[in-house]
Amino acid sequence: MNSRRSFFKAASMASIAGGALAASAVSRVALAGLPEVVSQNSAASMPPLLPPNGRPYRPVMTLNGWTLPWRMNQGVKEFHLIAEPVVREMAPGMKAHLWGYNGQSPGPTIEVVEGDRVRIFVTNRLPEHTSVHWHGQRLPNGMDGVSGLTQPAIQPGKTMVYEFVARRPGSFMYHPHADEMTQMAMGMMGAWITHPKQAHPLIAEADRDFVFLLNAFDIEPGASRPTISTMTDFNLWCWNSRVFPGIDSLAVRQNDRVRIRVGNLTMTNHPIHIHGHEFTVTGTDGGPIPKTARWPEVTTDIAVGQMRQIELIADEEGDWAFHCHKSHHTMNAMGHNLPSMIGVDQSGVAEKIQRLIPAYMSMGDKGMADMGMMEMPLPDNTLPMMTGEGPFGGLEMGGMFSVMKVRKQQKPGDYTDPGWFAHPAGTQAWEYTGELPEALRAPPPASGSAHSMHGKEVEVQVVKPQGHGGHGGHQGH
Ligand SMILES: [Cu+2]
Repeated sequence: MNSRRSFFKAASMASIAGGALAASAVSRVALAGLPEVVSQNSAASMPPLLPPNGRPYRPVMTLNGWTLPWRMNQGVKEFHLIAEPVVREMAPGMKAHLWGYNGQSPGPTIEVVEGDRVRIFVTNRLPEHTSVHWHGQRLPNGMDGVSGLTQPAIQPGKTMVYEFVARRPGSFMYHPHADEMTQMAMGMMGAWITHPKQAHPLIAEADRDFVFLLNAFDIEPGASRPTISTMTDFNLWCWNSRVFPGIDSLAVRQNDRVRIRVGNLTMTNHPIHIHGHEFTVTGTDGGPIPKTARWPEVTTDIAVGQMRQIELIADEEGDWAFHCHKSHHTMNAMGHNLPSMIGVDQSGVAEKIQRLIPAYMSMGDKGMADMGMMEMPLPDNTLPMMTGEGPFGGLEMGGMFSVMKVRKQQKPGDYTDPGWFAHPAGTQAWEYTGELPEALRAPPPASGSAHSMHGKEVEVQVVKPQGHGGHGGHQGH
């Protein structure tokens, strides 16, 4: 709350500074100095930041994030980003030591209007040099933020200034272009939204506008620092450096036009999927998509370095799952070498037990669902692999998972969580308790059929979890 209060103070000061009374009301020292540093210590979703000055627009809601306040300085929107080590709560029960901006990873969302002149001060409080690349923007080459190519890197303790006009409306990102492998693996990134300056034929007015970035970390169970050399074996698949059940739900009023902007700064693609509705991809970081080139989807794959802007009419009430469709990305870090049976080679033991008890199976052989229920001993600062309680039991999820909650009663512009959905009578799956009919057997296929497996032994191999690497590694193998 402190940071909000200091922002409103800053905002009112800025509105004076931007007006005709500037010279008399605000000292020249204040105007010449850097914009006030606004920092956030909470991982909660902050309410959208209504623009206190400059052209008005309907602001975005950054999922488990916030928007960076600015000041107007003689017609220029001035922001101050601080690149620094941060502590990020990834979900209740786990904190990670990351690098980010202004107290959090990802950094705050930067929101401007098409045509705005923007000046961004970047102060480096990291132990190594950095830079900021403004992904997707049209700008002078020297403002592109590629250290070594378009500018010298920003050394520790130094501040550099970027300035350009936000020429294209759309959804963008920012991230370092200096020691990228380390700095992105440590969580340095943020979203950038440029709103259209007037009604745009390809950009609809959304009632709800959400933004978040896909990112991934490799943090060993019990540890709090990411392993930065990891290429594919990530074990925490995040939306805005949060994992389920730490990702806030998306509260929506029934019949709202909902826009969700998603950027991918992981090392792999993510098919993002929503239940109960169809959506359209209305834009990318390259700009709005012509209407004739749009088609309905329920999943859209977002490749590395891409942004996708999806839109839907939320006309079905309920709690609709919204997640990455790679099932290993809706799980949290799996603990190996732990005093639990997961990842322990049980084959020898199981064989011996099976001589005595033929029906014996090692844990995990009949599915992993029991893992969500088990009270497993976990090291400190480690999240369960599959977790989260819903109104009807465990969700057995982690990672890139959230819920879009569509409600009639949700007030316009109210992003607060309405709680779980109360299903109207007769609209929910129910248990059949009558007699089950005898199974019908299909006749064997005619002999000579090319696809006949009849009479053949089919060997089935049960693959158990291996005792090395994160489970996230499967996607890379
Ligand atoms: Cu994924």
